[in-house]
Amino acid sequence: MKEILDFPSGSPAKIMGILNVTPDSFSDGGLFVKKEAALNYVQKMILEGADIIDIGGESTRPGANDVSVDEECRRVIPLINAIREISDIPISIDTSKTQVMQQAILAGASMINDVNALQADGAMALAAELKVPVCIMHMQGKPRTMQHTPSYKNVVSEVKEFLLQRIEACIDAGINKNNISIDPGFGFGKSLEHNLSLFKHLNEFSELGLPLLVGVSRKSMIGAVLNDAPADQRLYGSIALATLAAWMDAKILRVHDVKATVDALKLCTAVKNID
Ligand code: 7PM
Repeated sequence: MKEILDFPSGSPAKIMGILNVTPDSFSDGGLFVKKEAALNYVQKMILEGADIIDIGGESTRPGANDVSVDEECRRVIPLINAIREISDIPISIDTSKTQVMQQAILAGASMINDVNALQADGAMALAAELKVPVCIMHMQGKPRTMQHTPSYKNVVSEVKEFLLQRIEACIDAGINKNNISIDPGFGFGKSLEHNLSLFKHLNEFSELGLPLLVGVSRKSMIGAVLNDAPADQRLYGSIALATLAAWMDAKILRVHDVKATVDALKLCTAVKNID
């Protein structure tokens, strides 16, 4: 089987297509997930060239409130089962909750994407036991309040140091180094200047020796630079940053707009691989 975190030299970055299953997407407002619509959307992302589908049922947006384990499972587990019936595409579960990770992997997800870097009780041990690939992300603070007063002396070195410590903790907990990917966490407890500085220095994260995942698609840092463009006007900005990230050796691009990103990435890879 092809491994999710396997990147032979010269191979393009992988595209992780985002499937948000929260009250404002593929849901009637909380209780009922519109499974058919969500499945069609997944099918579309697969046809457009997604390599991984990232399913999240916990809104991690700035200011978001907590969701219970039961509610989060109700949102994502039936969908994981349904995707498994139509495709063997790798599925990552975007969650910070140990029980959701466990249920999702049991249902057929094959990767854990945790914006909280496996810091919940039992999360690291579970990932070690299940032997699945993980993405550990940096966040300053907690989702509800993280954008209030982000503060760093040096954002690049502090984010790097945090990731280094979490990598060591993962390895100590028995997670295979080949199963770890890292993410600086754009927008998670960072001002516009912090986000831009992290992006400019993305190359430096290669020093950690693990595949880098970048998630900037439609994020507010793009809106801010584009004179407060709303989320539905951030496509071109998202493509620009996805291309720059791939140029700077990011290995996984977490995106909403799969087709546009795949095309941009093809050009990026063609230029990268020429002598
Ligand atoms: C609403 C607002 C819903 C913002 C979701 C979000 C990342 C992630 C997210 C990321 C990794 C979004 C965020 N962002 N996982 N999950 N890296 N690894 O903009 O940057 O998609 S949720």
